[in-house]
Amino acid sequence: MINIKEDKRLNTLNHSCAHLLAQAVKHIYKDAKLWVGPVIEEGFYYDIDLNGYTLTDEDLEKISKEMKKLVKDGKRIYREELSRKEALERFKDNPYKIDIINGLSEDEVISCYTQGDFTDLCRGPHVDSVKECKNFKLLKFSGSYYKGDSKNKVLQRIYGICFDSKEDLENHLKELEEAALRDHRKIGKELEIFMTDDLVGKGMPLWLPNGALVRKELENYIYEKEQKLGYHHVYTPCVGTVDLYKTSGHWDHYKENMFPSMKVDDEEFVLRPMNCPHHMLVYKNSLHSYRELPIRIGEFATDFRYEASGAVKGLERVRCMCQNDAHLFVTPEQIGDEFKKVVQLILDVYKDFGINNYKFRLSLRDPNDKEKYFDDDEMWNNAENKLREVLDSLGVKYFEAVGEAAFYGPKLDVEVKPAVGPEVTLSTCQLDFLLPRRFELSYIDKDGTKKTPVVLHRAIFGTFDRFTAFILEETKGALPLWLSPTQINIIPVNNEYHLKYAEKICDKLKEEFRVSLDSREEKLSYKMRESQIKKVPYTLILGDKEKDEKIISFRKYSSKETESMPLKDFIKKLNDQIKERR
Ligand code: TSB
Ligand code: ZN
Repeated sequence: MINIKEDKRLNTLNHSCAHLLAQAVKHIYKDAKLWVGPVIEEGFYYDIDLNGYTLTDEDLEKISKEMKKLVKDGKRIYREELSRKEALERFKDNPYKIDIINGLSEDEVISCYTQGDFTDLCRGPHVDSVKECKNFKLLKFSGSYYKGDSKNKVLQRIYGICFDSKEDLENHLKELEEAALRDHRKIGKELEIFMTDDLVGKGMPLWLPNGALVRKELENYIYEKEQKLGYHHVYTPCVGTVDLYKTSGHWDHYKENMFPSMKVDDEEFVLRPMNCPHHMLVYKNSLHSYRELPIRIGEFATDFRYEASGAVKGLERVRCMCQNDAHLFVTPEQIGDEFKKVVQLILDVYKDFGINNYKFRLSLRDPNDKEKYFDDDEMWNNAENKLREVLDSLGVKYFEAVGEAAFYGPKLDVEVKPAVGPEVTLSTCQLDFLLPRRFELSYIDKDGTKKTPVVLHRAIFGTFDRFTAFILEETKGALPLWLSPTQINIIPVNNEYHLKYAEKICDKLKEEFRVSLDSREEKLSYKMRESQIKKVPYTLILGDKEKDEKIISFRKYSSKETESMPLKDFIKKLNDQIKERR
């Protein structure tokens, strides 16, 4: 989908359209106070103070109509530069604009743009005439806090988008519609993967039986891989004391992402936001020789993070999540090899799931930022070069993000684009020189001296939550056979004649697969359609022919053809497919 912000022409056009929107709003709501109207990846929005009024769909239509009228009027858009005094005078009725003007530095040029009876404080640039904003669409509206702070007043935010041609706009709207159909929140509901309830809380999804099946399969899949790669899995509590997180540094550096602490007897606990401290203690539980390293401690671990209520989204961004986490304890010499294994595992998993659209982001330190990054240039340079070397040797494409590294070391993130909304990180691998020191971890080296290991934090799926959201969108809910909650749905053509045979087949298949039998008194065509809606990979249709010839007939999901074969061949076919996780 096009990124409006990055396209120079569309950026300008959308910016002008935001002004057009603001002008229309001012015509309809005389007391409206405008705050800001920036261009975003998805188009533009304007934040407007309507004095407590909440917009409705009808309002949006009214505004849209007024915008169309203004486009027809076709006023020219012109720029003026103002002195600070003139600007303060011109916008004296709008405290939001006054605040913006006061926040500008002395040497900044203050400019405004005018079209007909409307002037807005703005850096520009803009298109020449409002006529050019003809092909727009107002998309939605929402409440948004002034300056994004929940202590402030709620403003009304109206979103829209504008293109040069009607055709471009229509194509884009169609794409949006398709994306909405892929949205995992919609699919997750239809397929009964997860639910939410305000009584449990925001960002706290409940995994329903179908979702739990998918998750269990994902757990088995990655557990098997990790076992083969020498990981040791543990179970640790999802709380820790505040002291644990003071030792790790999270209490100082990560507190705003944590739930507040709670007192129990004389202990003060927090819900853990990360599992690293627990795994450091697991490592520390026994003495280690260099011969044992790398030691790989894995866990499917529940974490709690404070995410802003406006940011939580289905399974993709939650407040209670389960990481596919591991901490790898290595000698400095092993960093490259171990990092390589992690990247290979990521590539391997993505291949299995057919994930092709992703970006590797290598986050490095900003060498000039001595405050954020601990000061050991040699260590940073070595580590960063090693990561680059590995990525180059594997021939993977990546981009570098300077200043994005964590304070404790460089990292590699894999970014993917959800159906709706901005990119998110799926997999991650983070190098860490600091945490092992904070926990005074050690191993005995070849020469008998005590050394400090280096830690790699890594999560291949990221979290089961986010990965499931992503995979639901990638497959549009049509999960591969091995992941499908229901793998086979059996429909007898006529209950009276074929139900017994169907039950016999069902019992046999149930020994190996997840099967449902639809014996409701409904029309065959209706039941078959429902099997498609539920995206069941195989629908068995059993009638006279099947019963007499002792065979089965099936339709694969989204196929219009029916195939027939003996039951044992069908079982083998499916088992082969599952074994290869095709
Ligand atoms: C990898 N300590 C490391 C760990 O050892 C860690 O916690 N890294 S993390 O902060 O990047 O989180 C790991 C992964 O969790 C991310 O890559 C992302 O895929 C996933 N994740 C992070 N926040 C959320 C959230 N709010 N909802 C769902 N998944 C999330
Ligand atoms: Zn970690």
